[in-house]
Amino acid sequence: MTQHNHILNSIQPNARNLAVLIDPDKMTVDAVATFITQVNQSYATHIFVGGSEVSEGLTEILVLEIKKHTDLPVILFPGDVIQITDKADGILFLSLISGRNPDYLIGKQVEAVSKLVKTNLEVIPTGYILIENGKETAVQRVSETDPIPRHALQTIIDTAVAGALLGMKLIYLEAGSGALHAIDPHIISQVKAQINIPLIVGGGLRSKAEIETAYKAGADVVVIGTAFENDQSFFNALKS
Ligand code: 1GP
Repeated sequence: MTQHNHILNSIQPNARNLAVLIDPDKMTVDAVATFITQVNQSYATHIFVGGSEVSEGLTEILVLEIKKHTDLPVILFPGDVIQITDKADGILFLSLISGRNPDYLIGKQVEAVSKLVKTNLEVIPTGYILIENGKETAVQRVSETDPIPRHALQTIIDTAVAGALLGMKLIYLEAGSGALHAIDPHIISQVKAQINIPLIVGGGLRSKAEIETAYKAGADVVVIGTAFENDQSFFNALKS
């Protein structure tokens, strides 16, 4: 298994790293070229591909099409083992450390190994922390785990620190796709103050102001999916 560290090193600390999330379940191959043209004109630094419920084979087709149109690193953000494809550059090797479902803590990861060893993907161990956002999200439903309540700040911090101490290379604070409430800036800044690995923040961010607030609070990477799916003109607000 390859550990290149190219992608990990491409995350510039204290910079505006922007990951555009493409869910293969919500994007057709025909729509990719136009969408990626917009991505290329924005300050996006990374493309994440993945979703909670994606049919087998779809991810690879989409990744191949995306890579025809951009040089940005394409990183798998898989909801399941079947989304692994060696056509991407890297993979967030997620462990859902906010939950207590062994399948999503270690089971799926063990299942993934026979696929990963045959790829050249950069494997990035990522502590994935789901935080309650005001409504049930797909991650919660599929993983059958409870998110950490928003007010349980110390539990959120301790979970992130535990992930870092376990050797994870990234911490991802997730409110869930289409979240009602994005991650509170206070949570971002408190977690950021306690870890010395890059912090990814996503879920429910819909405006330039909300994105800026997340960066200012300490997010090293902000992930946007739904806002671009709903309105591609949003890319105009994020020109490079
Ligand atoms: C979801 O964090 C990502 O996993 C992005 O969320 O779709 O709400 O932007 P949105």
